[in-house]
Amino acid sequence: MRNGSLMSALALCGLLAFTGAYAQSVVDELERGGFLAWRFLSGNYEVSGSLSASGTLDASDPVLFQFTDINNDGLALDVVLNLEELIPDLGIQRTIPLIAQVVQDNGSTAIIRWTGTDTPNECITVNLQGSEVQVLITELEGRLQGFVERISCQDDPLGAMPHRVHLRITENGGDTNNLLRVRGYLFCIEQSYTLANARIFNMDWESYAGGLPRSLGNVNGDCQIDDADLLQVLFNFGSSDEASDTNSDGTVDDADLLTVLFNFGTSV
Ligand SMILES: [Ca+2]
Ligand SMILES: [Ca+2]
Ligand SMILES: [Ca+2]
Repeated sequence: MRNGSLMSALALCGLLAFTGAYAQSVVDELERGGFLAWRFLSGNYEVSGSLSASGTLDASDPVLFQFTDINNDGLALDVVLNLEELIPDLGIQRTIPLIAQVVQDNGSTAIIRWTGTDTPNECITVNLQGSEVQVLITELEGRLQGFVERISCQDDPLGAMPHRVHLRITENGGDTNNLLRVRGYLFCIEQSYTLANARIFNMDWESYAGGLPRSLGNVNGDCQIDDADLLQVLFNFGSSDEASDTNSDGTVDDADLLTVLFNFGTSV
């Protein structure tokens, strides 16, 4: 361990110990958590046009989304939706970027809307009621809207988040804001008689997020950035311990220590 840099880092600790403790809105806390654990619980599907079908969809395995700012609007709550992961029943291998928008934010609760469209014009295999069918997908649209509220900091009930969570997001806004729509030509034949529209509606889902990510110095994944994180980084100083490597550069060093110190005292 390099004592000089360690001592200067520790000296900074006193200056910075309180900077992380300021109050934030629930939207900031959602963004800060960096990830969203999401699980599709139930829904109905309906196909119309050249093909008529309808039915119910089973719950999916939990999915972990990482927040990014895809549209560069300063709000890093956008996610990439992988349709196959979301609804394995349909077997659609396609992703849709979902852009987040804050619909309502009163500080302690918020409503976030994610919307995305895609015009792939690609012939892909879709699983329709157990049969694999080639479909030329021309349009995809996804919408999700959720109500965000704080809960006590706890292990992710879905078991997907890399750290503990303190936000729960529940479906909000009904079918208008929670849907998945696919338009395409069956058998990849571009004719009016092969055109079909599919939609997923009556969706129910659950989601957990928030907490404090490792990138902020919460290396033990609990609900605060404190002595325990500092000690873990110091103990692994100079090693490549992934859990203590806040900036994922392959080494636990001054930069990671400073990250812990900068955010020291933050809790959820
Ligand atoms: Ca954005
Ligand atoms: Ca911690
Ligand atoms: Ca590092």
